[in-house]
Amino acid sequence: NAKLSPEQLLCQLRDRVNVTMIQRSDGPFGTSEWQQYLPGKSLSEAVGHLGCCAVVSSAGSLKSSRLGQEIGCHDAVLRFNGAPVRGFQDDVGQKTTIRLVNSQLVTVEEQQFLREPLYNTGILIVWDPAPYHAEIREWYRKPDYNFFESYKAYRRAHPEQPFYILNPKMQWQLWDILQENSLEHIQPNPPSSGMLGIVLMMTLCDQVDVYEFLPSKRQTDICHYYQKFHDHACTMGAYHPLLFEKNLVKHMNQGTDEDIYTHGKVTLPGFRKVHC
Ligand code: NCC
Repeated sequence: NAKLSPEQLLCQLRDRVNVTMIQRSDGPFGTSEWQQYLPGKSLSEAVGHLGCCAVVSSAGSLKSSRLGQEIGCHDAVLRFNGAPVRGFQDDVGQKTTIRLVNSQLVTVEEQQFLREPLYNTGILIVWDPAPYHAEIREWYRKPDYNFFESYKAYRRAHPEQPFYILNPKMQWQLWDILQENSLEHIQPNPPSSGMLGIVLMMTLCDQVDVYEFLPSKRQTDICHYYQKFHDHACTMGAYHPLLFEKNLVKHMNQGTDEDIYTHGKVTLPGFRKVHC
């Protein structure tokens, strides 16, 4: 078994996964048109120094969890895609500091994305599956979903809301580490929004509590806490290497197995707190 110790793994993630947002200096984004759209402030300037953060997966097992109050005590809360807060506060809390959305949502569900007030709270970040270790220019020419026009439309409608594009390089830097630490061959598809968000928060926060990424005793085939739809692939993965992501996160957990069982909760250190 080639697995690294939890400490070595944290160091690998810290040193090899470069979490950045697309900037003016990134090749095709250097035009005067893009200047008007990309946020002026960096993400770390926009969020400031964060102590304790919560990452809230969209899993069905959050339903009836009553974790809302505990989640709400964190300095910052990250949510994914269309995961709502209204009507679910008791289970998922009410604060949204950052919302990470995939490019499919921004294009295929464009009208909802542009209209739903859900997206108007907090900082938005969009990511798109890029070809394996592609250069920015190559990805820009052929994104998985061409979300650039809806990104611009959203920015025109909400110029004051920070909205970033995740630099796609990090997804494959992270995937390489997933593959190196798994005994099986993993399909070369990018990690899920959940896994990308966990690593993102580890760069911004001193501590990251992740809820229902590793399922608790409430584990269910119901995909999302906010929908009735059943699919086993939501928790274990089909396109995304979810099972491998979850094994990796379990390996790095600094909390207890009891916390996973009762709260679906994993505690990870921020990279600032990792000494290599
Ligand atoms: O379902 P999704 O993910 O939005 O969930 C966000 C993250 O929560 C974790 N999760 C979710 C459900 C579950 N039962 N267990 C979990 O652990 C995962 O880490 C997941 O990433 C995505 O990753 O972006 C994804 O997006 C959806 C969909 O595009 C969006 O919800 C927008 O409608 C994808 N579903 C489909 O394409 C049908 C999903 O595969 C991945």
